[in-house]
Amino acid sequence: MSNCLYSLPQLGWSHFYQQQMSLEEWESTFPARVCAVHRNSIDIISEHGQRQISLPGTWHLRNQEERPTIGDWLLVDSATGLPQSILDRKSLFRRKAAGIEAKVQLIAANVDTLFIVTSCNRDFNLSRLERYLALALEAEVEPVLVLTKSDLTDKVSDYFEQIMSLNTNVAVETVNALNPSSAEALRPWCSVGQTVALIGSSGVGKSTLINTLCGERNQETAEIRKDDARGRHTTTSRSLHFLPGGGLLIDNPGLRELQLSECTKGLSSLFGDIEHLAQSCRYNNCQHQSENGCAVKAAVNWGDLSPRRLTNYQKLQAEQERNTESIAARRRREKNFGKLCRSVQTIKRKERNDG
Ligand SMILES: Nc1nc2c(ncn2[C@@H]2O[C@H](COP(=O)(O)OP(=O)(O)OP(=O)(O)O)[C@@H](O)[C@H]2O)c(=O)[nH]1
Ligand SMILES: [Mg+2]
Ligand SMILES: [Zn+2]
Repeated sequence: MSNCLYSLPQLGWSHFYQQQMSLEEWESTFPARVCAVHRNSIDIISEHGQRQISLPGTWHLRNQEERPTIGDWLLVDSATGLPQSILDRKSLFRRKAAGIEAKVQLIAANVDTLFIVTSCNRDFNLSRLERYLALALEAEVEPVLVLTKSDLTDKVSDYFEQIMSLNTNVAVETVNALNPSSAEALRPWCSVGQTVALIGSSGVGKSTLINTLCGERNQETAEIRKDDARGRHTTTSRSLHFLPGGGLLIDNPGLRELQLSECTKGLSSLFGDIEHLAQSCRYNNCQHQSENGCAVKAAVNWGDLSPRRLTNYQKLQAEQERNTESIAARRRREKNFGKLCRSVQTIKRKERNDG
């Protein structure tokens, strides 16, 4: 949150959004970026400053993906102050919402870089990092693996080596998030107008990093639990922060789980080596379990492919297929229900007019 005035480029505006606006829209509306989302309202920031606005009633009936999320660009009506439309997104992070309901939850939009934050302690987990990487690759956003708490271990190189086994040439930075000169390593991704989202489990130091990079203690932080090194879910809502030298950072609450959905492209990109091997399996529909002539299993047996990677690939693939299907089924049900409501309204209206 800020009282300063920022120009559109400082807020992350670019040609991609500009070309979506007609001349008439420039005259009657202005672009504003969503910097916080509340239950019935949102905070927006534009060249005119920051303010809270309500969402038009009908927007609450929209499905999740058509509602504003943090990082979105809106066109706001200059006369009424109400949002008129959401501009097409350059990128979008979404997951299956936690719980049993087949619902999508948006994490952030129009992000340029994703800092996948984990720490050099018990939080570190390669299979979880692969989840986050698939999310970034699906959204075509550059991922950076940020390993915090490098000051609390003498085994940084061990963590680094494990990351090298991920078979990806993603950037990796190890930092002490409490130390400004150490956090400087992340500055190249934070230039003017660049939007960076931070995700990771609770307690890994996302808010600490934001405070250090901003040079101000804007975000609450809290010590992790001593017994299991888990965080205390200190941050409870998403928020956008401005860096003094330009750049925008999105803080997120620690994720308890990240269930993938609609992530085929991301998984194919992350596990390209396995999909390439699968083309040499004897059977087209090979499940890489115990089939004869399975090139993927052969690579595992020769030590060329880690069994953990294969298991995680199969798990994530099955999970995203299941979630994508159940979310699509829910969308179909909602669409049919919407149609039913509209036809009931039409019949009632006709009855009233006839009567
Ligand atoms: N020594 C050290 N402590 C750190 C580092 N990064 C974070 N911490 C500490 O770890 C604890 C948790 O940090 P937070 O910034 O609250 O973690 P978070 O990821 O924002 O957690 P949630 O908001 O719960 O998702 C705090 O006590 C921080 O001071 C680091 O690099 N080194
Ligand atoms: Mg936090
Ligand atoms: Zn196979």
